Order: sequence, then C-alpha cells, then structure tokens
Amino acid sequence: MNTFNNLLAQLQGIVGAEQVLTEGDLTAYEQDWRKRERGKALAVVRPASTDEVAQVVKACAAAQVSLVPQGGNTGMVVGSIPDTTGTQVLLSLRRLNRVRAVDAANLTVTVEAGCVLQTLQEVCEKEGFLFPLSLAAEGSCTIGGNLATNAGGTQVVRYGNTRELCLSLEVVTAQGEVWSGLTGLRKDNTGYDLRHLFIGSEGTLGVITAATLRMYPLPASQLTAFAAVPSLEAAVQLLGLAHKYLNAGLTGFEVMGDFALSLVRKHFPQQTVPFAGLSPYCVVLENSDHESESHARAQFERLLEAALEDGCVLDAVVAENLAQARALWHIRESIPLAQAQEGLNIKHDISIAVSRIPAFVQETDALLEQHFPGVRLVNYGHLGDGNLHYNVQAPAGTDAQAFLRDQEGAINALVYAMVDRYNGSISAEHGIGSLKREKLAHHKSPVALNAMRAIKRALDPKNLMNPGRVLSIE
Ligand code: FAD
Ligand code: S2G
Ligand code: ZN
Repeated sequence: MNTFNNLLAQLQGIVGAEQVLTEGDLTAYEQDWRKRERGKALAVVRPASTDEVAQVVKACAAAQVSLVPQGGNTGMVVGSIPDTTGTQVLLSLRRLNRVRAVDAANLTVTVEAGCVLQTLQEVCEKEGFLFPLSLAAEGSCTIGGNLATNAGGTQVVRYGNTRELCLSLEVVTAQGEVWSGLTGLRKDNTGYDLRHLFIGSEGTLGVITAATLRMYPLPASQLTAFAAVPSLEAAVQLLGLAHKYLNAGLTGFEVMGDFALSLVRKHFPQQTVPFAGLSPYCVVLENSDHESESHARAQFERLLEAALEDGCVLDAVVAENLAQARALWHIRESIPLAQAQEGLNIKHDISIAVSRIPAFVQETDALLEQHFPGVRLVNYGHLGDGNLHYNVQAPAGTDAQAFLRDQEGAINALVYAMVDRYNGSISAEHGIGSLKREKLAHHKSPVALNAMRAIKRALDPKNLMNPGRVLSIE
C-alpha cells in the first residue's frame, strides 16, 4: 500500500492534487461506452503537458504500476478503461488538447492528443481547410484515441484511415522518454517509420501526445444523396457507378439495412428517414466537388440517372442545402445510438472485399437465422471501404442480457468463421482492446503474432503500457 501512497503523492506533485482523482463518481473514466464493462482505477491522472505525461510515466514505471491511456473513452473494444484490480493509473489525455500550429503552405496541422476530433475539424475549417476524419463519435473522441485505434469513419473511401492522415508523432515511450518526430515532412526515409508502430497500438507501446496531420483544401461543394436500393448487390453496383461518375469526388458511401433504419425511426421519431419499408437497404453517399455546386449537382444527376436506368436505385433524394445534408448524415450516425437505446447488442466490426460482401451477408444472415431464430440483424456501415457493422440484437421481447450471456460466444464464432472463409478481418476499424484479444490470437497468423510480441517486448519490456490489450505477453 505504501508504494501506492508514495506514487499518488508523486503524481499530485507532477500534475497538481486536483488532477489526481481517487474518489467520487469516476464512471466516465471507468465504464466503457457500450456500458458493458466497468473497471476500477488506482487513480485517474490528468496531465496538461507532454512533460507532465513523461514524468507521470516515469513515476509509474519506477513504481511498477501500469497505465491505461484514455482519450474520449468512446472505444468499442474495452481498451480504454482500467481493469478491475484497482492497481492501474488511468491516464486521461483530455487536458492535453491544444492545436499547436496550422501550416497552410505545408497543408498540415499539429495538434495535441486530447483535442476532440470535432474541435480540430472546426479549427481547420475556420482556416479554410478540411480535416477529413469523420465518425459518429467525433463530438467526444480525441485525436490521440483516433491515432491509437487507427480510426476509420465515413470518409475512408476517399481519404483513408487515421494512419494515412498522420505525417508525424510526438510520443512518450514506456520509459517516460519523449520522442518528438513532429516534422510534418511527407518524405523522410531515415530508418524504420516508427509512427506506424504507434498508430493502431491502442496504448500498448507508448502514449501519443501530439501529431502533425494532413489537411486538405475545402471543397467548393459537398452534396449528399440518400438512395433506396433493392439489394446489397445493387448497393455494390451503385458504388461502382459512383466511382465512375464521381471519381475522387466520392467522399462517403454508407449502407444501412432497413431494420437498422427502423431503429432510428423508432427511437428518434423526430428524424425523417426517407423511403420507409421501400427497400431492404438504403445508401447515403457524398460528392465533394472542387468546381461548384452546380457542377456537383450535374454530376450527381448523371450518376443517379445511370443508376435508375441500371435498376440499382429505386428512388433517391439529393439534399437541397447543408441542413438537409446534415439531416441525412444524422440518420446514418444515429444508428449506433438507436441500437444502444434498443438494448444491449453484439457488435461485429468486420471488413470483407467489397465484391464479396453481398455473398457474405446472404450466407451469414441465413446461418444466424437458422441457428438463432428471431435474432434481429442490424447491418450497416462503411460499404465504400468494405467495412460492415454487422451487429446482432436479441430477438424482440427477450432478455437481452440473458441472450448475450448465453449466445454471444456462439454468434461471434459463427460470424468470425464466415469472415475467415471470406478472407476478411475480424476488426476493421475499432481495434482489439481486451475484448478481441483471444480472437486475435485465434485468427492472426502465428508469424504475425510473434512479430507483434517481439515489438511489444522491445518497446515495453515491463509490460506496463495498457497490459492485456491487443496481446498478452505474460
Ligand atoms: P479511447 O476510447 O479513450 O481509447 C481508445 C484506445 O486508444 C484505448 O486502447 C486507449 O488506451 C488508446 N489511447 C487513447 N488515447 C491515447 C493516446 N493519447 N496515446 C496512446 N493510446 C491512447 N471508430 C471508428 O474507427 N470508426 C467509426 O465510424 C466509429 N464510430 C463510432 C460511433 C460511436 C457512436 C462510438 C461511441 C464509437 C465509434 N467508434 C468508431 C469507436 C471510437 O470512437 C474510436 O475507436 C475512436 O478512435 C476512439 O477515440 P477515443 O479518444 O474515444 O479513445
Ligand atoms: C459506426 C459504431 C460502432 C457500432 O457508427 O460507424 O463504428 O457498431 C460504428 O455501434
Ligand atoms: Zn464505423
């Protein structure tokens, strides 16, 4: 107990007593967003500078106390909350949140890890630029969490994941040293590209404290369309036409199953969801044009005419203005929230080659309905980049808690076996955390796992950085 008391005194000396939380309601830090897991921290520590982070890491390393870095705590794989032992320091980066520099000529922005994604989007827009990472959690997730999970979101089809948006990092290593690589260079072939080790490492290799990220010129016009499509095959066909007619202008392509949309209608009746019951799937797609709104509109009209002719679109609306566009996107972004309101659900964040998605869904839907009669399939997500949120809700009128307790393992096993059969990934964008650690060990090649363990042992030999997340190396 003495070690802990000495450490807490040290931590208070580093960040200030009011930034070391050991009592009161710590739910926001200790419970995961899905409300399915809860941990207990030795303390929540909230540094406000890279130097304070380095000193906190050093103090914890000296005391052999492990750390869990946390940004907005919107992660989906139980990677950002402490375990239940009450012996871990929860390191909240939320106070380390400044935008350090916008470099217009270099088209880069340097920002600290705790900056909320939406704040960064707004700062860049004010400067006349686009920071194109966009996801439904953008109001609370942070840049550090986005980098640590290599977040995807709704614009990956055009701009890639967070990884592609990051040019350089500042990191506090597991030993409490500061690696400051914030060059903002697009070319730098001087040895191993270390940033790519830390991006997607989920807090298990070091603490990301800042990053230099790409910005893009703001498009002249961003138009949104919402289309009813007769099948998933038709949605894939529409995606092909969108690539052909919009090319680099295609900046978003999301598919939504009718049941997923029915949950939005049920839980958010104030939203007007078009084409109720008209088709099994709808698509929301975005055209970002650098010429003008009229040019963007003409392009969309040509695309939708061709799609109607091909029969892959039954009906479509194109937003007349920004408010309508936002309302259409809000429908898509409300699906995870509507799911949460409907009750506990089983999430599968999977990726399959786009061409094979219809066959995967047809086969897996049939197997799930055969083996788990009455399950409700909430299928939606980033079809543009092959990432589906293939979620399963308990049968209507049943005890969701009991259903998950009794069936989640078997449902996961069935879905992931089908993902393997279709050469897909069991985690497209949310990462592994502790939730999928055993599944990773089962689905990833031993050669890959050994290489990952070697990296973990090299960078965090004491296994104090978010232990038990992604890999177990005891
Ligand atoms: P946290 O949840 O706080 O942490 C996530 C992981 O990163 C943990 O392992 C944590 O230890 C680590 N970490 C956090 N900060 C740091 C740091 N500074 N240094 C090192 N490690 C760190 N994800 C997507 O990819 N695409 C989506 O479309 C998407 N949609 C979502 C919609 C909703 C409604 C919700 C609730 C979540 C969604 N997510 C999505 C998941 C989540 O928002 C992302 O994983 C996001 O990147 C997490 O950011 P965060 O700041 O909340 O990180
Ligand atoms: C999204 C949210 C996670 C889920 O909204 O794109 O990443 O499955 C998802 O609820
Ligand atoms: Zn997603």
